[in-house]
Amino acid sequence: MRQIAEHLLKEYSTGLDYAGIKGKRLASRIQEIANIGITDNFGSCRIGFSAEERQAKELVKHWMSDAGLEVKEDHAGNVFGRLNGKQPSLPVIMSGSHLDTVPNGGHFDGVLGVLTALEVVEAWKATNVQPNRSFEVVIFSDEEGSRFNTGLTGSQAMMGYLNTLPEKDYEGKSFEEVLENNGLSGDTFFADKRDPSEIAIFVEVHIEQGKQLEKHDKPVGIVTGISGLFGLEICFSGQAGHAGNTPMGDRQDALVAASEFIFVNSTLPQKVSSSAVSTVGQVHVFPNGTNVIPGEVRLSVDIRDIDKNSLEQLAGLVIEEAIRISKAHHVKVKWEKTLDVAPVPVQARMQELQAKVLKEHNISPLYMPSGAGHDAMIMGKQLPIAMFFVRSKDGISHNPQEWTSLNDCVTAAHVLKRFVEKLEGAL
Ligand code: HGY
Ligand code: MN
Ligand code: MN
Repeated sequence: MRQIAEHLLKEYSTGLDYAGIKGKRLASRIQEIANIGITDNFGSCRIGFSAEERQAKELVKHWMSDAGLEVKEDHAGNVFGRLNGKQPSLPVIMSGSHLDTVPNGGHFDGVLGVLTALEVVEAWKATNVQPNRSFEVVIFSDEEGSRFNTGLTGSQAMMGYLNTLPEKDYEGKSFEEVLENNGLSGDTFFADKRDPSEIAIFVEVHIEQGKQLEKHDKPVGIVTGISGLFGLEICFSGQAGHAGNTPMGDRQDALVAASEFIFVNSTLPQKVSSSAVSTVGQVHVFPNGTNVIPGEVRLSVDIRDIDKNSLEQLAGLVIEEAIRISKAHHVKVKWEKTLDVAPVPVQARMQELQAKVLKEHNISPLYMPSGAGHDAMIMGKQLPIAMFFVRSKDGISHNPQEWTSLNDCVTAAHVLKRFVEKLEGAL
């Protein structure tokens, strides 16, 4: 087992243990969650709706109830730990993130958001504070979407933006089967829509997964908005054939067409804006034989930008180029939208309050958009949101090398706690 807690604590400044927040508890919890679904090269693998994600949720539920929270789970597998405030009828302040990971991810993505929100509750418990408004720690299901190549599944189901999921998952298992193995059911999965009027704000602490905070030597920063995300699955289909007996001029090779598309796709974002990105992350070749001309290629395209118009423009360009290239290679092309989430801004007044709290902790505010998608972008469609980024070592993420120091994790917990405490006057 990689000694994550030991490594975290080695560099920890224990002076950051104050106001009920404890670095040792945070470090040991990061370790305990990392132990679930650890991979051969010490990464994390807790695919959405897997036994590992379920095990991690059950572990955090245990911590939640030990901390005196009322623990509930909805039919989409979202977990809520509620601390009733002095005025429990007021809309709740919600904070959290996800525990699922990409296939060989790191130990902080999502986990830090859940554990810092729980750390706030632990701190209030240790200092006998009962907040005015109720506070809910939330774990959203399947944020990464590695199971069905979608993403933000739990938060979309909770907010009523999702009514179906792809029939089959990446292993060919049906949606129903996947859920049943996870104690859930397709019939009720979309049933629990949360009334947005019950929620005052959603606050998410998340690792930056980039290099800005490190470059400016800051532990925590303010997210100004979250990029929109447009997902496509594109399928090029030609003619499978004998690799030896088919002259080069007589082929409809789906992989050659797909290869040209993959390269062209990488040149398109700069045509629309400096913040646009487009990534082919997954390629399936059929029949995938060494002596067979590929008959079909299915690939994923992940398109993002902070600006809605250029996101739409780029998506259009990607499809146009796929059509052009398919014609040039005498193959057919079809595509399917897998995700379509608009960019979401963070309200200026929330950013001002976030800045005030950072200054209180002697951190001069650094503002930045998020290129990565987060559950906060789903919540932000109808509710006020706020998001804090926490420094990532070398900007690495979605990778076993993902790392955030315990000092930065604990500073983020302090900042979140003070922000939530100050929210009373700002909501
Ligand atoms: O893909 C993303 O942006 C996030 O990590 N789910
Ligand atoms: Mn994440
Ligand atoms: Mn992620």
